[in-house]
Amino acid sequence: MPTYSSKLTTIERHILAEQEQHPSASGDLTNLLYDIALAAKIISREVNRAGLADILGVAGNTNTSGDEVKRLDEYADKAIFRVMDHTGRLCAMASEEQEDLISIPERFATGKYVFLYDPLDGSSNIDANVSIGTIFSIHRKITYGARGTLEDALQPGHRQVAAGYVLYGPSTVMVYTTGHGVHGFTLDPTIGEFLLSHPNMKAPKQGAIYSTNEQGYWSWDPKVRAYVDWIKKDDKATRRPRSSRYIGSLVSDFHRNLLYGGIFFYPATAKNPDGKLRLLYELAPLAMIAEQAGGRAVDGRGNRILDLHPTGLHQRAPVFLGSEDDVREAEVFLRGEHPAQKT
Ligand code: P6P
Repeated sequence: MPTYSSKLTTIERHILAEQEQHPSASGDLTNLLYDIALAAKIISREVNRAGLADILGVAGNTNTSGDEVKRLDEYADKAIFRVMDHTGRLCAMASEEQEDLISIPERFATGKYVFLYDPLDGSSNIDANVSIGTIFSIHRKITYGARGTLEDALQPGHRQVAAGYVLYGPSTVMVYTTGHGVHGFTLDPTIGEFLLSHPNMKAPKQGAIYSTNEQGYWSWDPKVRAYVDWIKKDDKATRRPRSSRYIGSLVSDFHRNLLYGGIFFYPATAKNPDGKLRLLYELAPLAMIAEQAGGRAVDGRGNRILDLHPTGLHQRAPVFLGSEDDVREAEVFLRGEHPAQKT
């Protein structure tokens, strides 16, 4: 009888196996993660067809690709809502695309989880066929009553029950954590299954990549400038060589750094005094992933991202996240304590 070495694990089987480690689990979170995988397949199909929309013609789409991008954002937002709104697993949702908290329609039962998401981050890159992503964060309901409230959504990241992202690139990859490690799955579109491709992902302790938009350089805090000036100097006697890699699509930059090692940062700038990226549905989920993979995520103001208590659904925060040694190295500069800052 031949022995097969590679275990073929679908995301459904993996999530179920995780649930089995928690006998008291009701299965709601398991099913919620299935729902996300379904929404990811639906969005992946549409994103992969996007470039053909103008050629093939899409009902109602006769404008420039700018509208095509907006259409995709709205499509992804609606796809997630339609997969999630009637399952009875959620008490409320919040989306980057919607100003206010999204209630579960009265005709549907509600559940004990809050689902926060950026349906299609980086979508302005779609015209250039650059990878883009969905980011999600799941909290447990903390208020009484069936329907979720803003208080249920505005929880610090360390209370997340699960978090993850989907990267629509050369292949579609879904990465998630429920607090027991980080696991990545690659979609085989021919069978419509996410197959385990990155079990128990660990961020390299340090990397050779730094990712930031250096256009903001002159409006950064001088301590951030000192950090970048220092890592850019080619002096192998005193520092590790670094390369700049910046796609401008958060999930792409984050995923590459998670695999290869490195640091992503979006500091406060004159244009974005609190940074550009959103705390609730971008930074908190990626910070949970980073920490679960052995990395680190801070706001550059002395706080872990996961300890920040949000006061608004679309609140922004500065961020330094990725390999632990790289983030800690940046923090030394942000505290003004590096010898290079003494001259
Ligand atoms: P900038 C995309 O618009 C996005 O929200 C993230 O995906 C990305 O990391 C960031 O903005 C890029 O911002 O200012 O460099 O264009």
